[in-house]
Amino acid sequence: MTVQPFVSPDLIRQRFSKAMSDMYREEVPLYGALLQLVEQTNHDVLEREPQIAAQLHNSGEIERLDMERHGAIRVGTASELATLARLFAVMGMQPVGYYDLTPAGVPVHSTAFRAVHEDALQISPFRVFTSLLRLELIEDPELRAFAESVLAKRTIFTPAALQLIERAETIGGLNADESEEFVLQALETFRWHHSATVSAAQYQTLSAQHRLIADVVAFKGPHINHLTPRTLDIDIVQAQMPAHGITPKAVIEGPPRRQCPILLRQTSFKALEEPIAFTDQNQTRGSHSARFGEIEQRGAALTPKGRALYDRLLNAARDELGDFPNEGNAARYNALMTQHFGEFPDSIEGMREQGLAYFRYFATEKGLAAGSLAQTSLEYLLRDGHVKAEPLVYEDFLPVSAAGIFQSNLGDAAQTHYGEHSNRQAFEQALGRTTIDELQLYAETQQRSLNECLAAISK
Ligand code: OOG
Ligand code: NI
Repeated sequence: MTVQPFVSPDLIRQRFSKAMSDMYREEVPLYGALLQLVEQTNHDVLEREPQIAAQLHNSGEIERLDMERHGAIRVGTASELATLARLFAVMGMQPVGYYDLTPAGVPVHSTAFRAVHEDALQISPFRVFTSLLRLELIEDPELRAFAESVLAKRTIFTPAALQLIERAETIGGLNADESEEFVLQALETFRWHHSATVSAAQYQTLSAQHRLIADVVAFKGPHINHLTPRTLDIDIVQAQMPAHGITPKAVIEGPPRRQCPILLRQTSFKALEEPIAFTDQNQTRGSHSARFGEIEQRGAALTPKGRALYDRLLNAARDELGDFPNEGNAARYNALMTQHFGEFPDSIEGMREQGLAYFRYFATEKGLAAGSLAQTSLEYLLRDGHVKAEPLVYEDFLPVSAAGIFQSNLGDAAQTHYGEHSNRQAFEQALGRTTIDELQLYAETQQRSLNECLAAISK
């Protein structure tokens, strides 16, 4: 009997990401339209801006651009979250970052499951923004008990998925047949269900408390609620969406448009009303909206200093606006953002000199030809063109932006104010492990690239 070798978790993730995209495209036709629009825009940008094309070639990002997408799900219990962490681990995805969305009126806290090493990200940068509902924020004890009892009855994983997770943990991986089966079984957790697990009246009660609570509690599983492609120019896509029958939210979340993109800019279009059968109905008479569309543009990962500057400028612009950004104040919000962000250096050199962003370092042809440069300082190597710095791409999310995306898809009912705040410890206890500090990951990647680059030119 021949023993099949293990398939790398990175390849399992790559296949899973593709399978998820195929499923979503079939279920939500607008997602297909969005993918086409993004693809066309990226193609145009690469043709029009050779500098961007060169930069993406240099960093290797060009190869992952078309594969790049993130999704989001919301779960209801600690045990669901903990098992999800184990499921994602089979695909080489770890929980990175902690996002508390309660200050923005959304009763969840979240993490992003993703690959953590630059080589693994290169094979598949697939990420899943994963939120845990904070049932303790439901004030009505009866309703909270009801929600808990409904959640206690469901199992969001197939028996085969659970078996394969256990097998991977016990023997250290999955072979080709098992991996294929794992992808199919894991996908079931994220599928949309046309029937609810509660009656129409119970759904109304949950929804009246918060639409998000109904979305998590009333269904068999944590349906994937969006899948987001990465564009090279979000303003163009935003402007063209209406012509493709898609209505975007009023403002783009994140930093304003810049020469040197930083962090993450995002926009979305509203969730669709979809027919649902409640338990007291034998046909699909009700409806629920959860699934929406989103696009993102990624820029440089910022250091703690850069992030502090970003947060300060964002808060200053929002304070001056005096309200959540909306259709009525969108133009003023954009103007305020541009004005305040004038303070943030908008060049690679400026951001590097002030220590605002993380970089990857590459030996240039000139540097390689010169050789024996190990003793020269980095500043001289950069100045003389022996080494080139490219911003490290931001792989994570932004809490204020995420809250804006949630809000725009949930409607006004979501503008609740919660007294209780951040509870990372409780989240990690539910997760069954700590979350990884994203800043540490960027610092490590930067250091590895610097080491490799210096080794290459010291030969
Ligand atoms: C997640 C919303 C946040 C993002 O990209 O920041 C988000 C959700 O609605 O479950 O998608
Ligand atoms: Ni998203």
